[in-house]
Amino acid sequence: MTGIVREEEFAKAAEYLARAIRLSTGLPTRIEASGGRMNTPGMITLARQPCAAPGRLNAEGYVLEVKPGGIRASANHSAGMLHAVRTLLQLLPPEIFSSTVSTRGTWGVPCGTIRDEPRFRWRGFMLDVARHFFTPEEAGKMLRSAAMHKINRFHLHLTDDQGWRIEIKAYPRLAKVGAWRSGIGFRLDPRSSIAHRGDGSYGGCYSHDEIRELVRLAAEEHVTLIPEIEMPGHASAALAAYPHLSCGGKATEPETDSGVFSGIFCAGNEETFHFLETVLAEVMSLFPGEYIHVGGDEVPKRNWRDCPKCQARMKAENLEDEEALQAWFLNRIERFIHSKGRRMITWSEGFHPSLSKRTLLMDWIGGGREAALAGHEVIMCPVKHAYFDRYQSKNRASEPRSIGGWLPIERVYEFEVLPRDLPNSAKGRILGGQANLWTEYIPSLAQAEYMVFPRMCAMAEALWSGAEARDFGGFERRLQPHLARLKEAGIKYRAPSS
Ligand code: TNX
Repeated sequence: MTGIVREEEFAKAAEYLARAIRLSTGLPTRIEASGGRMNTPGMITLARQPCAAPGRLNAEGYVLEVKPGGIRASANHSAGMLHAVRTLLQLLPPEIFSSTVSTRGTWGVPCGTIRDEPRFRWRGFMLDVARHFFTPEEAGKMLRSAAMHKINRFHLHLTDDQGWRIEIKAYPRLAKVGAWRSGIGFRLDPRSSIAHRGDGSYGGCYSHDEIRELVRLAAEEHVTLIPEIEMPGHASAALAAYPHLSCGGKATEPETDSGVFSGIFCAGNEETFHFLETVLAEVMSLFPGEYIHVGGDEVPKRNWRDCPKCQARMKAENLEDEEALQAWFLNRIERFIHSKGRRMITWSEGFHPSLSKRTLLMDWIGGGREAALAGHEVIMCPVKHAYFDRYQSKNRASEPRSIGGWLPIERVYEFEVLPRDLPNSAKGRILGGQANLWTEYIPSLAQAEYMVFPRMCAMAEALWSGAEARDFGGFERRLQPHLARLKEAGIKYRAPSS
């Protein structure tokens, strides 16, 4: 293995591969432009798949051929080429994933040909950075670990009742007040996290530069970032910073425990919409991706019922009840987001038939089938298969305290993304699925990695391969050597046992 020959469009994939090789093997790895020579003995060649090739691959597909004379990867898009590179790394000894030079002498790859492409184009992972704060470096490490498993969407849950985590220049109190709660909360030991200030308050917030760095990292990994700004509910941290945006306008503080809280934006106050549109515009100026998630889940309507401004709004807009007011609210936000050329995503409860067909549904407690039938695109993340905050063992005493439930790796692996009995005509609107990590009881990256790995490996396969290609026994066997890769990558996974 002396070097990489690549066509121009695969410069990024070549750089990615060379960096991994240099870092762990210490071998100087040169990159050459192809100049038309695409079969150089002893080299790793990254080539375009001939356009006329039979059985053209999708944009994320690739062919990897390993022969005694050399290695050749072909794809018709840089996303596919990066997957080829990731697979090649997986075929090398596990030390290739280390970020320090290994003492290993030889670096062999078994011969063979792999032709591969994903079944679903949305293979996501959500990290809740609101309940507990993860530094930009920690979030970046999680993104890279997910991308290693060919996860291509990274959803950042940036705001919630317990904290606001993105600097908004137009509203500085979000970072100053909304990002900090009185203590770690959730009845956790303060020593379980490092995100404290001298006065014992807990929190943190990403600056614009830190977000830009995450955006750069995501681009390098060919991963789309999805920012989520929660509305109209899960807004207690925002309202602590700007109380006049709540019904009643009373001063409050970010929450310090789990639950569904009454802190929701006032739907009768025009300033709410000025605020949210300004925030969203700033978020869109930082995140280049197509999708903007606005939450929409778990909105207790009591405050709206008691609020003269919300009631006046309902009357003026001829809205029958508070549910209709929520639909009106999200319709208005949707128009703003779509006018900027982006697409809105909501959770199950935020979904309403009056929303535009450009809006996507993220199904955690239902609605995916109906939305797909009605013409919306859908991402599936049912609690039963995709909630990585659940216990991994029935023997809770042996596990770190979790939110509850039980999600063994087998159940993640069995995840069948397509809702049952969905007519063929609507299947294409199910874009894929994702795993969600809510972090109420997860105050550190080490614990987050423990909850995510190796369940993420099972999720990655469930989203990539068709049901007929999956077999849990085979997965378990392949997982053993894969754990060595996780270890080399410095990921603190949970050793599968009971
Ligand atoms: C429900 S999933 C929530 C979150 C919680 C999670 C805990 C969703 C849209 N909302 O606010 O953190 O359950 O599992």
